[in-house]
Amino acid sequence: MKKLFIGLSLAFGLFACGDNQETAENPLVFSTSIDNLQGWTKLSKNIQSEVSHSGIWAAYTSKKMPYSYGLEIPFQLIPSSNIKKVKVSAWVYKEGKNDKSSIAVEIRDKEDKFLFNGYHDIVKVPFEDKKWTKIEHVFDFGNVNTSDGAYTKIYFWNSDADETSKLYIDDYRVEFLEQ
Ligand SMILES: [Ca+2]
Repeated sequence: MKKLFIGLSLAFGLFACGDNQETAENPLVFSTSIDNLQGWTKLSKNIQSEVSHSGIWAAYTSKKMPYSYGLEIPFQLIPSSNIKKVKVSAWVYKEGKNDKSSIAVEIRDKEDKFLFNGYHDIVKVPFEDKKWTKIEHVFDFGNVNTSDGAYTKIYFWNSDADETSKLYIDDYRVEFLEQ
């Protein structure tokens, strides 16, 4: 099975945190492979440095900032015309009640009409408060037509109305699959 991988850490664009091994070995080196920036969008600017799983920065969602950083990419930029699924993984950390956090995957056509609207409720996977936990979910697109200008948005969404609820997200990885 051929796998296609598009992944990078979240904060490259704003803070130039590195995406390579050299950065991890030498904290004085800040580098990024600019090629890989394509596609990551600021669905919101929820980045903070108080809690992180890797490096300094992690994203977060809350009542006031319900949408996380995400990947937004047209299918024509994904080097396969046969994408069937997407596997999304990340390390997450929660504070507060936090019973309405999810991974969201949208596919829309060139006129922004929904072709696919998938949610995965991440609190179905029990994880402890204030402890980093890796989550993963595969979304199956079924027979969605991803040609003719369709694009996808993949992000975390916190719809919890509780002011105390926060979900931190780090080391976010998106992998497109052909089967
Ligand atoms: Ca990080």
